[in-house]
Amino acid sequence: MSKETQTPPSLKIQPFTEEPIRFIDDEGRPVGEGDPAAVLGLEDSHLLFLYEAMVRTREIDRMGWILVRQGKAAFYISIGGQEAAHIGSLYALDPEDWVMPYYRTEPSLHLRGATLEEIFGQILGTNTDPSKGRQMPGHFGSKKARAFVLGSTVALGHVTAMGVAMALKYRKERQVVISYGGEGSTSEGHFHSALNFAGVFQLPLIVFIQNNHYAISVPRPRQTAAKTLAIKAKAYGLPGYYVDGNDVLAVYAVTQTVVDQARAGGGPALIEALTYRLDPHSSADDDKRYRSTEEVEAWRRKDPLIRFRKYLESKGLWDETKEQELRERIQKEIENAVEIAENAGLPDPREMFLEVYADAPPHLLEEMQELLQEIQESRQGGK
Ligand SMILES: Cc1ncc(C[n+]2csc(CCOP(=O)(O)OP(=O)(O)O)c2C)c(N)n1
Ligand SMILES: [Mg+2]
Repeated sequence: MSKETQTPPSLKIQPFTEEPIRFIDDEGRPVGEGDPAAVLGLEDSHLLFLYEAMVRTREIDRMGWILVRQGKAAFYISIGGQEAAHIGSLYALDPEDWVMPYYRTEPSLHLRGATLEEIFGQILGTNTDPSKGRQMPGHFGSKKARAFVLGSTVALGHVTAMGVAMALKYRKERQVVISYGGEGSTSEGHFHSALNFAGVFQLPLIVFIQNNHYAISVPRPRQTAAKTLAIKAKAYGLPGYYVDGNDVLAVYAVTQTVVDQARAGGGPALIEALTYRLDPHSSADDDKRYRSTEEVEAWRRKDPLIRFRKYLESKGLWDETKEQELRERIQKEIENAVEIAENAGLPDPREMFLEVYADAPPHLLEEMQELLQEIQESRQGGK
């Protein structure tokens, strides 16, 4: 179920605030006047849809870690704690808009039609992966979701997304592009080039920064002396919004506002969503070496799922029985998807060489033949 909403005309969201924009506090209580759902024009069914999408994202993440522990996935990159930032922002897009994900966006792309078999196929590198195992886990792309396959280079996606936005403007299309990255990506030149070009040419680009406080072990104050990351938009003549990234309603409100502006020809925007990565950066990281357990525990109490659940409970829309039913249903969905992904088997080694270029160039075909021969020889040698 998708939304059919737009920014309500009465909603006025301001850029460059000193404090993050929020609609509900850490306890799920409304901040400001009136019920946030009514202010945002969201119905009960929309709120429940958002909550379910966040829970599904968290459960995908949980399974990602399990697959690494089971030795089935070679690597996993976490998302836990950042679900509201992803889901709230993706929810503001239309199906035909474009997404330049970053590695933490992968589990959320189910919201745009990517199937769980595809997502787990990517994590496991099996045949249900749309990229047929060409990328390391966490580098999911999907035509259906209009989500590009990201490159690993931090911030590179912002420039590519800017190029897509340039093409859309040139073709006078109505779509917008959203480009995700962490606060670490704001220290790269690509981030600045993308914002500068987008400002000059008034492109339909939204750069969405998830400030989760760390770039692996590097803390946020080591990225910049600026008070917020959102302020960086000012230098390029664009609005920069600072939002509580653990408040799904605030993230949605801010993103919907800038999406509508960009679609109407109002140009690009930068969003900084303040959030926290609850787990290690990846399965190859030991976060105890650079942050305290107390700090992590303090942020666990601000878990975006718990917070939104409390809000739903206060509206009489949720309770423990519903929670149990939802978790069980989603866990079954996920187990089923993992089974399908595993049973699909590993991609044929030829896949590495084909479907990269429309016509594979001769040197790649030559390499493919060499590899196939080596595989055959090693099989014969093993007999
Ligand atoms: C140009 C470049 N430098 C370093 C890396 C290694 N690397 C991968 S993720 C990452 C941290 C990025 O931090 P941030 O942008 O804050 O995103 P987060 O992982 O915290 O969500 C680094 C340094 C890389 N992939 N590309
Ligand atoms: Mg970060």
